[in-house]
Amino acid sequence: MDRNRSRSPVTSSHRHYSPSRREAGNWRKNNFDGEHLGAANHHQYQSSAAPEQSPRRSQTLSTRREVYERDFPLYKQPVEVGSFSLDSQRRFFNDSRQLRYYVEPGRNPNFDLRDGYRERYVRRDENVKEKLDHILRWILANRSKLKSKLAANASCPLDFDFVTWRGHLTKLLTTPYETKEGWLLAVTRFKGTLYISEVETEAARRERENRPERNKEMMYWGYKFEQYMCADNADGEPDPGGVVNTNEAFCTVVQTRLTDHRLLFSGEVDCRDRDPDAPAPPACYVELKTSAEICAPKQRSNFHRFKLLKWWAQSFLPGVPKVVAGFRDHDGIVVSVETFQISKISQLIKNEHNCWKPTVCMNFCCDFLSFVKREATADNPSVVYLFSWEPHKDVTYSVHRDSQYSFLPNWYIKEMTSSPE
Ligand code: 0WD
Ligand code: CA
Repeated sequence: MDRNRSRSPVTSSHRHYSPSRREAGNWRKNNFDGEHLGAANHHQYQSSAAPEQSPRRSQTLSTRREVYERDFPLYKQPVEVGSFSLDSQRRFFNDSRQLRYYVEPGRNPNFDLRDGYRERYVRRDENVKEKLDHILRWILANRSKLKSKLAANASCPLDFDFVTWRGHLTKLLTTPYETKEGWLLAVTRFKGTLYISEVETEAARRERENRPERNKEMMYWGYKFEQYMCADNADGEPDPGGVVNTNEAFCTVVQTRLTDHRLLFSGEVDCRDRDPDAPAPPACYVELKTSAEICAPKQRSNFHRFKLLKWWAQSFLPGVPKVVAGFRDHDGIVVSVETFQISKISQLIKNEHNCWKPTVCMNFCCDFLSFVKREATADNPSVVYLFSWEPHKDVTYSVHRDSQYSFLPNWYIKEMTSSPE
């Protein structure tokens, strides 16, 4: 049965959640350089319900930027609670065997990102949908150290409101500024915790299946850059002659809090500082990126408006402090390498007219999570609330029971239902 109760707008009014005001000790203070703090909270609340009724809440959520221009919400410094690795065959290991070490490049890198594309490239099978499986495996393997403080309470075994991939949260952060790609997020409430797992949209699937050859090759360039910049050991050297295998991954698992939302999420980390005295994870991690070299003012503006938004959102979430970018020419030759401190990005974009704002990203994410908490009430592993968004529209959702969207595997449900260890 796939009961699809569509929740399209039932009223033109929206109740916009307002998170608690910024609290003392907000991690953000140390991670932004002088971003404007003075904006007033914009609470919008209009009720279309009859006066004698309790105010009706909208079953949609606005993504308009203006709605989210208020004080930066509390975002606690993310703490690494563990990590895991996926090997060349995508097998899970509850350790950091795939962690690589950042090697500072020379003055004139001249890396050829096209090298090895035909002969030394093993690509992950994108038709295999892993959903949250690796994170769930990690949770089971680390259950004792995650044990809920709410006693040995079988009805609430995890101390988190949300479990998801970092990449899904990145999509939420950038939503108020996204004009091209929509998303679908499946949500299941199970023993009090909300699990969020992305569903590929039809448009994304079509795009993936019709990817032009040039784009396929350019996707390889990012991974090839990692190979030029990373060593397998702290005192090793990169091996540009090796195979690039995108099955391999090292993932950090962090916990943090966004206002009253306790989050547990995992994200893939490219490498770490090789200095043994470097700060503890996630502060020692480095994100690697490639981007087209900037030759004209218009290109610089686009880089600030679009690329830096995505780079900032992705690394800010897990507390990765820097991005090392390789700028490449049309032929895939890296012509320069530049480091961006995540905490300085909001300053860098200041002069860009009508640019994105970190506070809008974080407030939207926070309000979306409140919306999910409020609407996804059935605590049942076979029920999925499918949240859906298309650019220039509001977020809506539909409810599905025992459908193609169910994503919590039986081995996880069984293990979490059995008496606490
Ligand atoms: O099947 C999917 N569509 C997804 C797969 C969606 C989200 C995640 N994943 C998998 C990834 O394969 C990876 O193992 O989850 C893990 C990483 O999750 P994340 O860190 O939450 O994902 P995200 O922040 O979007 O991407 C981080 C990195 C990427 O680095 P860049 O610099 O390109 O942003 O993970 C890699 C990639 O290196 N990555 C992928 N690698 C292979 N296939 C994919 C993918 N579909 N997505 C991300
Ligand atoms: Ca990367």
